[in-house]
Amino acid sequence: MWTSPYVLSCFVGLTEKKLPFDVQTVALHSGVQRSASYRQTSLTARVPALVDGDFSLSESSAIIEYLEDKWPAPAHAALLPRDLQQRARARQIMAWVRSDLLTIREERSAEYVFYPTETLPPCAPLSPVALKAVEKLVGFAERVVPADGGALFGAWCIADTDLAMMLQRLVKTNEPLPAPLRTFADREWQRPSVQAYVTASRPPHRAALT
Ligand SMILES: N[C@@H](CCC(=O)N[C@@H](CS)C(=O)NCC(=O)O)C(=O)O
Repeated sequence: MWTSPYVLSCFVGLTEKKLPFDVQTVALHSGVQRSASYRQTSLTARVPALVDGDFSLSESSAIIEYLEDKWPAPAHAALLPRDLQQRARARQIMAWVRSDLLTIREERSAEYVFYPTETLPPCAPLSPVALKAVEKLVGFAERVVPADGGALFGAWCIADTDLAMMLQRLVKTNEPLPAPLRTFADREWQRPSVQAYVTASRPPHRAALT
């Protein structure tokens, strides 16, 4: 359904590096990811999995690092900042959005980011636990996003896309955000590599089929 934030990250990484690649979709709702053949490709039985010749790799952050190591700047676009400490901060942001904020991910599904909201069942109000997570996200983002809503480290890196994805869960479900964060989330969303994923052809959402 092209709604995975982890696939988004890898798709954007490949696109930014201008690497030729094909996407093979995996019908997660039918459990194909648990088949023996898919497990040959993905040790974790999850998407995304990158196949590069006879090597395959899952875990989106490992895939990003692999792309960055195998096709480095300046011959290819950089996915991570060059400066050591900014690079470490970018990795911190990437790790944090993947490992924390579970209730935001649960209550503001990525499907709301990639399907028109009006085609999906309305969202319930955020639970008290999710509101706490939103407070944590906003507090964190306000400390790393510049006041003008520009890129985290001056020039784009993949952590911009990852953080914008998390903020878009709130934007698309009409949750209020401080202006610089809204500007950041919207600006990052317009990036052509991100739009290539956002505008990919999707099957009708399951909710529209019932
Ligand atoms: N930590 C993994 C998370 C990957 C993940 O959770 N993928 C989901 C789709 S968004 C998946 O494959 N779900 C199917 C399943 O777990 O059976 C990453 O960063 O790649």
